[in-house]
Amino acid sequence: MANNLRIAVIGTGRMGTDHIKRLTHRIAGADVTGVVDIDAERANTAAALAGDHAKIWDDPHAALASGEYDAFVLTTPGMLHYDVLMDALGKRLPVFCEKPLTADATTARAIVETEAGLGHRLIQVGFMRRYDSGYQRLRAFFEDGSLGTPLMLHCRHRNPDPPPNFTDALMIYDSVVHEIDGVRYFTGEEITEISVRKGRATSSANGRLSDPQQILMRTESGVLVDVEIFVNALFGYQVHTEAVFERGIVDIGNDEGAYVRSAGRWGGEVTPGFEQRFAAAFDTEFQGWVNRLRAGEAPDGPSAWDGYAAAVCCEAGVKAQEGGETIPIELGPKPMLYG
Ligand code: ISE
Repeated sequence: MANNLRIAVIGTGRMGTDHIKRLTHRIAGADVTGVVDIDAERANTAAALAGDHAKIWDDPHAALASGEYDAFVLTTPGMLHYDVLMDALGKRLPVFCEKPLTADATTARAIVETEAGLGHRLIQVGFMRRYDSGYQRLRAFFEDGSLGTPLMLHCRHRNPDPPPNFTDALMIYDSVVHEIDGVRYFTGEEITEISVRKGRATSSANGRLSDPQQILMRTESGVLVDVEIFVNALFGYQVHTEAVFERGIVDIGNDEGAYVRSAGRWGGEVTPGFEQRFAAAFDTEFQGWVNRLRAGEAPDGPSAWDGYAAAVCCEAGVKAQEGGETIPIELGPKPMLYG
């Protein structure tokens, strides 16, 4: 395709806005020519960010049916994804779907079955950490075996504060979903069980959340994973992973940037949020997606199967959160389309 990809962004909240800016200013070969939101004020602001040549819609299905777009970016809350994805699949339209794929494992499975029935991939799921240079460097050790067999992963995921109305369940569905995908990405294995430990809660969570929590997982070959999820960590944003191999330890996600000595102090700046921490990863992810679609190729990033596998783990994680026991994870058969 010689022309720029005409993209409509469905959902113009925090993530949608960030992607509109990215697609408009940093990604080559794409134009945001449509924005969809039921909130007219937000849609207008978003259209202005796209350079004011974006048509405004209040109904995603009308935008999908219009024939005016080559591809869609779906950034509404997860519980609104299913209907839009099903409609797009029915119309054979490509969608970049921010995580989560859908709100639960049953609907995620239905998406997988429907796409598999079409025989080619149309959906890419926004697990942007796979495009982070640290993530890619760590994965290389899993692939080349230079440090021997992987044994354990220790993950820390800290946010300054959570979105309004955040819940214990969202700590898994919205936050730990990234570690769940990360474990699958690093090890190339499925996760077989999950459990959750709650302990003393920070007073910053105001009694609304049991924060922080410890999520424990095991993969098919027995790699043990522990995740600290702490969404009221206050100090800033941090995603850190330490992998333990037979012959070495690999550490990623440490503080980066300028190390400054001034006014009797030394140090640097902590990234304030995921937009800054993963800015380069988001850009790489989107440029790759746009390039593939412009070349007439199917997306090759995280698939609907990856979104489904994460959904099953998240559902099990929430069950574990509620009941305190270890929940086994069973994904069922994998359609050929996903390798
Ligand atoms: C948010 O939705 C994200 O995807 C961020 O990467 C994650 O750090 C945060 O916890 C989520 O709420």
